[in-house]
Amino acid sequence: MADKAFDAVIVGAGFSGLYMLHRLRGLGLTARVFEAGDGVGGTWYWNRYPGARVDIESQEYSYSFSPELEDDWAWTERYAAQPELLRYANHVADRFDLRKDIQFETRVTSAVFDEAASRWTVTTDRGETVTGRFCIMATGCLSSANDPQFPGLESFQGPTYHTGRWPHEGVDFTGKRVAVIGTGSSAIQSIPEIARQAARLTVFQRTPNYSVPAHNGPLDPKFAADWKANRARHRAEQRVSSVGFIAHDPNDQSALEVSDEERQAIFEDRWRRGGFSLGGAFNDIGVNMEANLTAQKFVAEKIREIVKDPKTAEALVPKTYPFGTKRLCIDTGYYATFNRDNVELVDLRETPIEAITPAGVRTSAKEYPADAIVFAIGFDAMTGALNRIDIRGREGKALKDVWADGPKTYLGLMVAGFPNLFTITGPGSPSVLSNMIVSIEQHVDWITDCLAWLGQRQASVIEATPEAQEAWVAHVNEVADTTLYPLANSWYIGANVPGKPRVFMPYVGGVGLYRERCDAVAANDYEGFEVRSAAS
Ligand code: NA7
Repeated sequence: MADKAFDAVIVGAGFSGLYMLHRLRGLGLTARVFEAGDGVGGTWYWNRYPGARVDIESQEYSYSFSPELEDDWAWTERYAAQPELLRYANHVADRFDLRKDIQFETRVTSAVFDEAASRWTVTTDRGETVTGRFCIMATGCLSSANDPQFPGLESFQGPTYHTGRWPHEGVDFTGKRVAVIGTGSSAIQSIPEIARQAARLTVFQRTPNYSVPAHNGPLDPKFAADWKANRARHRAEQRVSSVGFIAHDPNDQSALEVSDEERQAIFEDRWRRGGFSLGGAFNDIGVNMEANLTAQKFVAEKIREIVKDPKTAEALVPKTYPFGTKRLCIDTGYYATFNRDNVELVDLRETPIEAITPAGVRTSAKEYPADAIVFAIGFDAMTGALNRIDIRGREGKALKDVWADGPKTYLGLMVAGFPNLFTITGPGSPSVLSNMIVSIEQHVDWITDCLAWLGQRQASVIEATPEAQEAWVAHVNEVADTTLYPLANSWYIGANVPGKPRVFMPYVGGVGLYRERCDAVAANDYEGFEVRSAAS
């Protein structure tokens, strides 16, 4: 017997869940949000590792739905650090009085669709059960941290940390010998900070990443003034762009149509600007290997210029996948950190980790003593958070069984066989290849419009048809196959989790085109969805 009945149950109080709750209230619907943490913020609640910051310009990485909110919040840095982002999430929760509908420190364990009642029954780890006509997964794409699976892990005598579950009280590495395993975005942000504090830092690298300087600093008042004066235009540009932010500034030239000198000048200019603008340097870097090689070569030369020890520099140069096909990292002093006397890079391709020992990390070559180990080993991306909940749709079918060969969705928003279940930034949507907040707002707005439309038609059940879903999945794959993305063993393709099916999960078609597609589906009476009233 359910404790309470709501119009909607929302899982997660990160940026998706907060905005979803706000919009549902606007429709006059009742909602309960369940959040595992003891506060709002999602990604920015959990990822408190040293150096954690957004790598899209703060002003672009903020909600656009409320001009008043935009007016009363001023970012302090070009790229906000985690504490400021968390303050922003809290500010939003307070400003829109959201907390009263959020139940914290509560993890959803199952969500089961009751076909007779057309309702979702949601159960939590506190043993309570609620129902909702709609169940909205605002669970995030990079929220399910990968557990370290090294032999001997339990024997380690010191503390261990995962970047995605960092202790709230912080960690003091002063005087300590620290091992960092992993060199993805989280490691690349934290390594320079840890190196400054620790007595000794050993970095264990399996695959080097391409990283570009952020050139972070206090927010430029001129930039802030321009943003404010032209906000409506900038926001409109974000929405139709390919990646959801304008600092990407795509140059519509081929890398192969310009002279070597021009190409170098364009790359140099973007390296100086910092951030993802390097990714927008030419229109064919992501689709043409020859063009891509020019970007690979440019960054490789930068690494060799910055890192003094030639062997370390060579180990840091990515060689096994095209530029930009794993998520580009944005750093503050990452490569230069390897010039410090107290920092050492261990190339796991040459000498793999054999075990964690009581005193450190042992590779096939030797044992590296450590007082603490930081696992910066990433997430079960896009599907992990959903598959960790027992989600059952029609006929009791479990989502993780339906997705056993890889996730299938219609538009990344709904799954055939799971009526009234929405996935914000789900697999099959651009989400992780975009400015998350822009994609979140688009999904939440689409879901809100959909629920309003259902209400107007006095319909209460909506479900993706298997045909529309198949066609969308085929389209997602077809577009991915026109790019170089599938050539990398990335988390986009599930390669970082042993046993995970290799399916390219995000939609590469771009934020603007994707929005058009979603809007067209809605305008066409939710084409590809079956809509019915509960009674029928
Ligand atoms: P990522 O980007 O998935 O990086 C994880 C890193 O950990 C990556 O270098 C992995 O190497 C490495 N890794 C994973 N498992 C192991 C094992 N078993 N041994 C050694 N090294 C390992 O996660 P992040 O948290 O850095 O970033 C996630 C996203 O958050 C990021 O893209 C941004 O969107 C923000 P691999 O490349 O798999 O060989």
